[in-house]
Amino acid sequence: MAGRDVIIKPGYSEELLLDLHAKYILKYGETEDDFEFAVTDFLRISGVYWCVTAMDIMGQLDAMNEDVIIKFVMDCFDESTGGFRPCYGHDPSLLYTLSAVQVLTTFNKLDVLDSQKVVDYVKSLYQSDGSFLGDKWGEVDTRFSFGAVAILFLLKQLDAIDWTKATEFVLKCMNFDGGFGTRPGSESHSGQIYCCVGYLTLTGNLHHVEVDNLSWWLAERQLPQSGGLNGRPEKLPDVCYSWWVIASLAMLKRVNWIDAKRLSGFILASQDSETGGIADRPGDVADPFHTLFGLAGMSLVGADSRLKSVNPCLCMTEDVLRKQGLEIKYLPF
Ligand code: GRG
Repeated sequence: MAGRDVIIKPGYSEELLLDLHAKYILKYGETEDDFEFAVTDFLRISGVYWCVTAMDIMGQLDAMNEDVIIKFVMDCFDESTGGFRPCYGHDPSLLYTLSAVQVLTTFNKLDVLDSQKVVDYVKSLYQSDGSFLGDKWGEVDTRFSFGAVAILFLLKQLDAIDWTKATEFVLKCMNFDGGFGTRPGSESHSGQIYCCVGYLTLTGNLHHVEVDNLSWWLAERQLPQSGGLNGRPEKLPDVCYSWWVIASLAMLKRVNWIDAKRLSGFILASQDSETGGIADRPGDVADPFHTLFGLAGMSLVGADSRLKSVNPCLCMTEDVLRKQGLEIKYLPF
């Protein structure tokens, strides 16, 4: 450890181990008795999205058992609310619903869904101050503003909500440093910035951000020794910020404000060269979440031509969005 950074030991694989990562993802779903699998059931449907999208980015979607996946996703649908649960026995939420819609979109299976019920679910979580709840328990967070707009965009139902107040709410979460937090007055965090920049992109409101101020804050997330990115000042680097930060910079057309070579070195050093998969940082245990966001970050910075292009707003391949006729309009800046 060096200050709030990590030291990368020499000897890591300088190649992206795609075959190994595909095997890791395929095996992940088969090891239901593992402790790790058992204690993450509250995330299961998002885990399916991470795995499916990671495989799609690697050009390996065909290796997945589509029927089993679609059945699992649809078993998570809660008829009474129109939302999706993470797995049987848990409550539905907006973010699990987004994951479900993303997986169904990727497999071109949205037709199995009663999409009006999903639209009504999203609308039921909208609050009079323009914020969105994540579920019936009442938490408010800009992640849910993003989730709401992303679901309706994928369902081609953006008109179901008047976004004026919702946009005002997101803009109230903008801070003096150009970043965004969970709620008005909350500290800027790269994950929330991704959500707010994504929300503003999808609703055609990205012109409200202070592009250079925000991009400067995002570029400062790259740490001097490891080349990895952190989520906010004084924090350790983590591979997942290779997505939240770079995707935000991509929507702001400023990816070249970070050193892509040093970032890809950090991601490569976080690979597990025995089991496959990517961890949060070098030497830690790999998991599907960091595997997806490591691969997606590598794709965004153009570090490996074998990876498919990823859409910076939705973290799905451009191939999928093109096939669905889903087009996102970015500002030229
Ligand atoms: C479609 C890609 C996609 C996402 C859906 C769920 C969601 C929308 C976005 C999540 C954005 C977010 C808040 C990401 C951050 C995740 C993370 C690693 C949080 C950890 O926070 P801390 O405070 O970590 O524990 P730090 O790194 O600040 O110490």
